[in-house]
Amino acid sequence: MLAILIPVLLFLRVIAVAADPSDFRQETNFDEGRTGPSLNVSSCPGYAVVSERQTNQGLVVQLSLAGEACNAFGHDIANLTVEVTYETATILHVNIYDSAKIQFTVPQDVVSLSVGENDPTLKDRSDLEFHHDSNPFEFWISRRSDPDRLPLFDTRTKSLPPTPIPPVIPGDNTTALDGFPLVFEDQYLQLTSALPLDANIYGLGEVLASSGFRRDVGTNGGVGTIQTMWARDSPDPIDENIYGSHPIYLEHRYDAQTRRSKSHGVFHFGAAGSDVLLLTPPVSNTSLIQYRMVGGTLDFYFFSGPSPQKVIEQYGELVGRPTWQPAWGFGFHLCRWGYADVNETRQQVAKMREANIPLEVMWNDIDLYHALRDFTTDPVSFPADQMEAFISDLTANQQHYIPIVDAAIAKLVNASDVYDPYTRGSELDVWMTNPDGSEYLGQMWPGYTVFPDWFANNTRGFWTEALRNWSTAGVNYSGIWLDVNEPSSFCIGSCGTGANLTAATIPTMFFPGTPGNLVTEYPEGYNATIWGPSGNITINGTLTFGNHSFGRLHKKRGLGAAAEPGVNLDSPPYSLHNADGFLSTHTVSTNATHANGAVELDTHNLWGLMEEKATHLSLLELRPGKRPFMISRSTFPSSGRWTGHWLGDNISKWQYMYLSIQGVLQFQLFQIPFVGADTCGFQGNTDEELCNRWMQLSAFMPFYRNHNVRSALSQEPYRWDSVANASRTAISIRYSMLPYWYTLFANASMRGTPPIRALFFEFPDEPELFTVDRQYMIGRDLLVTPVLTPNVSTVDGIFPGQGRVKWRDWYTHAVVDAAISQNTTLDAPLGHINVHIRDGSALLLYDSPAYTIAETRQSPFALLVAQASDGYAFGTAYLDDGESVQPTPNTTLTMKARKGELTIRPQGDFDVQQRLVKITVLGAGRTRPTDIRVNGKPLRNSSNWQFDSGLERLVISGLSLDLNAPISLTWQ
Ligand code: MIG
Repeated sequence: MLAILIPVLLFLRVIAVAADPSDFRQETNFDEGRTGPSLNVSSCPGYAVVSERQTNQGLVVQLSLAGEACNAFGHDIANLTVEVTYETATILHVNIYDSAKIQFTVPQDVVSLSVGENDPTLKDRSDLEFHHDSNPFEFWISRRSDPDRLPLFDTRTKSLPPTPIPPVIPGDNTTALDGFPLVFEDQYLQLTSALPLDANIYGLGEVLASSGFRRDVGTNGGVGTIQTMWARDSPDPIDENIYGSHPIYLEHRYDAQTRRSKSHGVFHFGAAGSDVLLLTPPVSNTSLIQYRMVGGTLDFYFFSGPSPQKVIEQYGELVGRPTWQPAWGFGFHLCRWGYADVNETRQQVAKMREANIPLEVMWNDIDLYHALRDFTTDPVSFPADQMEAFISDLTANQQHYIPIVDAAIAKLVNASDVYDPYTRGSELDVWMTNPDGSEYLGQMWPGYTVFPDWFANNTRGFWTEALRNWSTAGVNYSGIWLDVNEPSSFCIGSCGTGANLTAATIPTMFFPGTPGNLVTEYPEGYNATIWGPSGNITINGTLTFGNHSFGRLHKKRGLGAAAEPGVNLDSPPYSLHNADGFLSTHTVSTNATHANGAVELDTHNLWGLMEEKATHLSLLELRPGKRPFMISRSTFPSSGRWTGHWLGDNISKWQYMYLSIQGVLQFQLFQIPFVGADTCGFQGNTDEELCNRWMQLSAFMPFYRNHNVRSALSQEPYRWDSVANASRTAISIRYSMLPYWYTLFANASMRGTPPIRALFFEFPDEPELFTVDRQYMIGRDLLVTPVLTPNVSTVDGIFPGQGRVKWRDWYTHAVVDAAISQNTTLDAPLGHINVHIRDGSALLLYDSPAYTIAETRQSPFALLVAQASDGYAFGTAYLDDGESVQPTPNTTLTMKARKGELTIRPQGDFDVQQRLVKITVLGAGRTRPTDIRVNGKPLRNSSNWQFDSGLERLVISGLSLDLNAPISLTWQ
């Protein structure tokens, strides 16, 4: 399998790179091939305890360097403080920082972590315990409830055999880093903890991991994972750093003796560029996690779980839970790069309507812009008055519009140029600067650009004003799409001052679809002889350009310079495994500065988050009382408080459809649960079969958008009959499930509970599930088993529960005859996605899903109950108006069943107007009931109910029950 995959992946990389705008960045000879010092960090002295004192909430320990400074990749800091705080019963905080507090830390107003409970009794009763040795200072964390006090996190690794770490790239200067003492320098920090051999580790991102959702910790002397945290605009390479940085992991520990498991979580709170390694020393009985940072502090939080879900909730409690989504956000979204004008955009809306495929939100990419500048509309192709008319038509049909906002702001090219956002921003002094205080110049699609400095006082006001002006100048959007906010820039570092501005416009010839950059790829297994050049089994779609092959591929990797006096802002001495090499490649230079004096080297990973926060607050101001809707590319811990996310520039390949599942699962852990992939694939051409399967898979993901690169074959769901059919089916199920989705997201916003779940989140004691990432669960109750390979009509999937759970088919209600702890083969013809209902569940549904979410919300309700063998079923449904910011009137229905009985109890102050018209009970027994009562009254009209003894299914229809009052149903 791997042998087949590798060439495919390499090939994908070629396309990815060819489409990558950084290919035409300025050429420099930066550091190519330079090898750094071969320092052995194991010779670093570590730290010893100087003093310690108990505090109300924990402990404060003073450390000093235990020997001669090693100055491995910077300068050892002599005095450290360790602050141990029992924040809550389940969250333990260990903050190791330079006592002089010179190192950069994330400001409170960028990420405000929830403060602890300040409860002195926690020291003696919290779930987690802190222990330490004094010389050298080493610490470990254990569970109070564990009689053996097995460490969950354990930095006593100094004595472990050194592990040669193989260079990832020849010439890499990190190969000699083979020791494990605590290192705390201005530009290099290192902390290592022991893990169980072959530990179950999840999280650390953002990444498309070849290992799958479960990360690779390596074996016998091997490094399994190097996760680099350095926000990077790169079109979805595998196993490299990409858009976001999330230094949080979950470890799931299974005890084979007791057959029980427990999870805990570890969060490093810091924005510095870092490498996190998962490795296993040779001849040893532990694996390791090693953090290496080029700045900041060692600020760690530990979460006690003990279930996977609890770990995620505890992380949400700390960094902030996800923003409330408006109900319409769950509708189907359609986008592409390359809708040339307002008419073509309008046409999509019309074609979707003609094909009767629900379209909730129409999007435009940068085609919308005038001269590729933010906050504009092209006067010829997207004239403001026509845009205004177009959007008001959408609004009249209860549909929505979302435009893109790029991170960089165009600079005026000459004295007669008019571009308000730049002029106004300059007036308000909101741009990032060079070290000498002059305006920092980068380059993006519109040419030379500046970048908003989110640390400057006026930036938020400036941003709100720009968004307001745009919305009143024809673009009356319902939400905002934040792109390229790593932030992306085409120069390597600064484009310099005094550049020839007029020469800087980025020729659109670099866009995909232009000669030299044609879109010619197809999904794996695509057969042009059978399917024709368009890739369509049934109809149209034209290849705009002829065939072409390209030769460009590699990326240069610049390596860091040797340690030198003073802080090196351009190339920290430790060379991060940033896949672009030099840190300023394709982004703003690390030496650019912010209003508060912070340098980009320290704050780079925060850029996207700060833009998200600002945009969210702007939208709240512009539409008071309405939940902001946003999708953004570069994220950081706490981004979920402000925005949703899409998985970036994936490829129209089956491999990337599979990878979208681990991507969505990761972001559940990261507390940014509203996430989805570019459905049918972004780069390259899709084909009918892939698009068919993908439209169905994404219908069961939180954010559901079809998005396509410029000039690739059109892939709107109406383009092929089979895809249109598959989409209508899946969207109708999705919309009928809206109350369930909505409840899951309410629980995410209120409690941090992840809506999408890996199978082991729900069944933590079943080790056969720990690696499963080709299936997933929506909430507690639904299992999705998508087809992820071409040319098949069956799919294999595991049914959790080890035989104790009955799984019923969504469509037929038949109980699956499932193999225990092994795969079962299911029918999966094209156009059919397998969805199964767990027993013991009660799902509130819309009885008649409609074209839009607003219309669907007018539908009466239906209830689907799947009783367990003992008759038990349980579910809740959260209801409110679907758009108001919290607090807003809301009602939660609690559904409960036992043998022969079902009750529904409402609680809350929201007036539920739609009635309950249908109740389906699965597992209702084998004998036909003779006495059915609703709220105590016998159901006289026997045509209103049906019973199927084979399916044990009782269906009662023709009801009209008020959900504002308790309801009971009995049958016998
Ligand atoms: O530099 O706006 O990920 O979704 O279509 C490329 C054009 C810029 C990258 C986004 C993609 C979008 C594209 N953008």
